[in-house]
Amino acid sequence: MMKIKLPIMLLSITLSGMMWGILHAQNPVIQTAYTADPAPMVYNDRVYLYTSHDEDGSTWFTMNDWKLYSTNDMVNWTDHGSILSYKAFEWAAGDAWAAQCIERNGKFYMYVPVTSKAVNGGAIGVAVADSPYGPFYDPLGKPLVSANWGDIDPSVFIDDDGQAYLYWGNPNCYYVKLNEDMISYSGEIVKIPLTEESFGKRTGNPERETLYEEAPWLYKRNGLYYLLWAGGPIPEHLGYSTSNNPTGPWEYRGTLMPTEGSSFTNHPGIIDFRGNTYLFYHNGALPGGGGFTRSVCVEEIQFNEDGTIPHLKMTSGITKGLATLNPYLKNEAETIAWSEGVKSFHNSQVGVFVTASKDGSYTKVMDVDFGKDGATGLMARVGTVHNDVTMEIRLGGIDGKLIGTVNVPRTGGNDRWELVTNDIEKVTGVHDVCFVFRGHAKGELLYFDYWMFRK
Ligand code: FUB
Repeated sequence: MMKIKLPIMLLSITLSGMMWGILHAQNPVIQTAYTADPAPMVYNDRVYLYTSHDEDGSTWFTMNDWKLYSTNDMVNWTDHGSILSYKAFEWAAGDAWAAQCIERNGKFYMYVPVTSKAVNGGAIGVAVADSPYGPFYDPLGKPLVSANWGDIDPSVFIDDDGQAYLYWGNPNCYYVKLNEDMISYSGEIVKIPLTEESFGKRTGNPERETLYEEAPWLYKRNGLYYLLWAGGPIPEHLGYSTSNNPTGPWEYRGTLMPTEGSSFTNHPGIIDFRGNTYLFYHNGALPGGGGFTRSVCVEEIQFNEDGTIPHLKMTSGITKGLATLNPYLKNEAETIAWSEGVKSFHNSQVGVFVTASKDGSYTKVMDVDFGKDGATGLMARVGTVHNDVTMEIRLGGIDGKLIGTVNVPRTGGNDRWELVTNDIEKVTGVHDVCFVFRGHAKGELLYFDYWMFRK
C-alpha cells in the first residue's frame, strides 16, 4: 500500500471493530495478535501460515516482524511466535510488510519486503532456514531486488518443471525467474503489461488505469495459472487473472472477493490442503481492529467447472475441522480455535505462552477426542502473580459443563512456572474444550504454557 487517501483511512479506522459481533466464530483465525498479509504454505501435511504483524494500537503500518502459525485441522491454530524481524537484514531500516515463505530441497526461503537504508525505499530480501520455524538468516547481506519504490509484496512460486518465479510490486507488477539456489535470479526483471484485458479497467485515476494495485499471488490448478491480486481503488477488493503460462499473458477473470471488512487493504494467499482449496485474506474484524490493526481470515473455496471462482464473501470461517485433537499429548496453550481477552507472548523460559487479561477471558480448542475410555485428570503448566486465580475446564463453550477447576499457583512472574495436576469429572468422546480464566485482579490474570489430559 503506497499511497493512501486520508478520508478513506479514517473511515476504515472508524469502522474498526464493527464486524466483531458479525464475524464471531472461526474468523479471524488469530485473535491473540493483529496479523495481516497471510502467506500460507503446506509442508509435510501441515499448514504453515506466515503473517505480517500490526503492532497493537497502530495508526500507521507499524510492522517490525513476521509471525508463524500452523494447523493440522484448519480450526486449531498453534502460535509459533515471531520467526523473523526486519533487524535480521542489516541493510533494512524497518517496515516488515507482506512476505512469503516456500520450501525447496529441505530449506525454507522467506521473501520479505523492507525499507532499504541505502535507497530509503522498498526492497526485497530473502532469508533462509533449515526448518519452517527458523531460525532464518540473511545469506546475501543485501537486497535480492532493489529496483523501484514499489518493490513490495513478494510472492514466490515453483512450477512443476522446477522453475521458480518471484512476483511483486505496487503499482506495477513485476516478475523474475529465480535460480535453483532461490537466492539469486537469471534474466531481466520483467514488468507485466498492465492492460485492461489482463487486469480490468479502473476509472478516475490516470496513474492506475487497471484494477491491479498490489499483493500478487501465483497459483496453479489443473494446468491453469492464477494470478490473484489486491485491486483498487481503495478500499481494496481481491481480483484475479488467469493464463496458460506462469508469466502471462494474463486474462482478467473478475472479482474474487469484493471490498468488505473494515480494512482498506486486502491481501490474498491460496493453498490446496487435503483435497480442499483455501483462500486466506485479511480484514479489521477484531476488537480494536481496522486498517492498521488487521486480522487474517480464511475461506474454503470451490471452483466452477471452467476454472473460474465464484465471488467470495467474508464469512465466519471454517466450522468443521479436518481432524480431531489428541488431548493425551502435550498441547500448547497457544493452540487455539477461538479466544477472547487473551494475548500471546514469548520468553526464553517456555517459548510462546498466553496471558489472560481479565476475568472470563478464555481459549477454546475444537474437536478434542477423549476416546471411549475418557480422561480423568489434567496437567497444566501455569503461573500468576495474583491470589485467587483459577482456570475452569468446560466442555462445548464458556458456559458449557464444568469438568474441573485448576487453582493457579502464585509463582511470581512469567519466568516462574508450576506444573499442576488436577482431577476432573470423567469425559469421553469428542468435545470442544474451553479454558476459562477466573480472578478479580487487574492486568495479566495468569500465564498458561501447555496442557495435557490424563486417562
Ligand atoms: O501490510 C502492508 C501492506 O498493506 C502490504 O504490503 C500490502 O499488500 C497491504 O496489505
